[in-house]
Amino acid sequence: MKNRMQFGFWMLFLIAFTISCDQKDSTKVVEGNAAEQAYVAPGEYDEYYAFLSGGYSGQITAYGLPSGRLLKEIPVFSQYPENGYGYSEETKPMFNTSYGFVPWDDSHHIELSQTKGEFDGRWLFVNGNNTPRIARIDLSTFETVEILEIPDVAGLHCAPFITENSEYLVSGTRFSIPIPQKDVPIDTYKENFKGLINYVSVDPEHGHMELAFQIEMPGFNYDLARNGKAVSHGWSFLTTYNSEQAHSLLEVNASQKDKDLMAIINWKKAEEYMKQGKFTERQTSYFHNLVDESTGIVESKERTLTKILDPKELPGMVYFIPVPKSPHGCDVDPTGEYIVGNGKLSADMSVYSFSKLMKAIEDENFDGDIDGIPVINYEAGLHGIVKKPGLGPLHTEFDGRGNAYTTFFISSEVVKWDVETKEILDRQPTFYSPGHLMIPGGETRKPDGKYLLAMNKITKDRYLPTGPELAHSAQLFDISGDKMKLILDFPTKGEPHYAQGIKADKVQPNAVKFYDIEANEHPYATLGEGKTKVERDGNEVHVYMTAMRSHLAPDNIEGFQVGDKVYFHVTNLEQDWDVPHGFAIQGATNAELLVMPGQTRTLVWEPKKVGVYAFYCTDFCSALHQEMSGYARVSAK
Ligand code: CUK
Ligand code: CUA
Repeated sequence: MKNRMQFGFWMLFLIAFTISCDQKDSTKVVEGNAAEQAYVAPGEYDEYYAFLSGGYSGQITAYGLPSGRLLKEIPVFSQYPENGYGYSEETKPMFNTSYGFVPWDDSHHIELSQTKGEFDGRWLFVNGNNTPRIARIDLSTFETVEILEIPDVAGLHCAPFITENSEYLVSGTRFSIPIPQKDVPIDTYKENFKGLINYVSVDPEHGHMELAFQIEMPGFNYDLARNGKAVSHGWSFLTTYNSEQAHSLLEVNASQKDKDLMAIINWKKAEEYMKQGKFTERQTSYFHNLVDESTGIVESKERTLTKILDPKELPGMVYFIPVPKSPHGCDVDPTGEYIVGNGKLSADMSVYSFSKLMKAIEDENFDGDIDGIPVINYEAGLHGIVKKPGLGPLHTEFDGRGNAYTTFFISSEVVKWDVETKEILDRQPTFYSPGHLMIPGGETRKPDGKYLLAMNKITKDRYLPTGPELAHSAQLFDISGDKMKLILDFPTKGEPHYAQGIKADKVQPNAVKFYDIEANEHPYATLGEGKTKVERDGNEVHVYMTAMRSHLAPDNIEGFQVGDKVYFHVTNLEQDWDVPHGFAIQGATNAELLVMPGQTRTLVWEPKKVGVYAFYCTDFCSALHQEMSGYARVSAK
């Protein structure tokens, strides 16, 4: 007992010491019943799901809030050996692109599907920055079911921002490039490089994505966007940087001007122009990869045509307004009236008023144009300025009570301010240097203003050290009171750029527990142990295998030859929750399979040497799991 007390004392001392060494305002950091607030008892469920993007991991992680418990890593843009995603024959086509097989990307922005400006819990969309793509995750299975490539853009960072009935996912190119691609000197940027803003439509019943149209834009860097809601429904807002159109983004080149621009797009007008056929078509190439629900196999199709709208020719569709220096965030408040444009290098934050923007457009209160796109007078569209709120403002979300919360990267804090009066109400340090923050529903019409999650770029001393590479950190604040209160730190996977949170009861009732074996129309499914077989077709061998506690059938297979290409089609016959079976074979050069109940998954194996090779189930599925195995005999040709 005495030892425990001593230990406790030293821990407290150490924490206090570390905090006072490295952090400001440390005494305010963890206070009162913080532990209790973040505690979810064993066996209890969390109140919220939080979906965090993985940045360079290419994936998404699902956490429970307020506990910070990691529930699942959902593989999206990167192969995932843990469950065979991107290695199995069914899932490999998910990575088909016009550049070939690309099994990695950089995922930044998460968007939950919306109905009437609120999260509906059906799908989750996320962008791949590098080889421009948008993915859809089905929230009944937590699996990636669709990936659409976006053609003729470079760096799809500004994506995939959703409209309030999930009509469209809006995205903009991060890097302007020659369109179509061609071999030109880089210093011909101004004449040859262009940007595109893309509208992907979402089928309201099935969620399927289609590239509806692209708007040709001047060669800027499109950074972030949000769509209007309520009063501003039908409009999109995208911030840009490098309006200097420099081809080297060194500060002296790309950050000279006092102001960059926000693009304001009337997408209802764009729809009208589309209906009137006022688009041009361009030959291109991009891939659309979609899971067929009855077989579970990804069908991959190449598309070759895109429809382009040109704002020079089509008035009333696109406008610009200046935004102070190097804007990063662009966020619309729950009423749809206020749009926050954060200049990373600016000391203040500009808040725009949608009604003033509309008035300025009506009055043609313009300061000239850029490439035929009118530039609205800055003051005419301004609601007001938040004065000296902090250093390096990045992203803003809202609590539904008239307050906004902004992250400050340089001064490392979250600042709460009043949207109407622009008055600063509270500031709390974060550890350290936050990028995005997230309030469940914080970008919708109805935020759930109970918690705020800050995703920090620098971790340093927050956790036990793990060498030079550290997990990033997320910090949970209670924002239900006047002052924000830090209640939890937890490590994350990859670099979460953004997250969205949703009440668990909007997702949980739709959760699929297993796949119905009767509905399995996979062409190589084996719907019963009596139907297992091995079929040879030249060098190709198909093994129709079943998995059931606690054996794989067939379990002794002879007749393989060196040089064969063997397809193990494993059907998991279980019809129960939480009984996956795995499949691995010695020397397989790809990965393994993790097959969900009722599902069929295929692993290719190409034996190179004669011998007898063991295979086995990789998931501990029953008391006889270790027995769930077999042999494959390989003979000389
Ligand atoms: S970004 Cu990372 S902190 Cu990609 Cu939305 Cu701002
Ligand atoms: Cu099936 Cu272990």
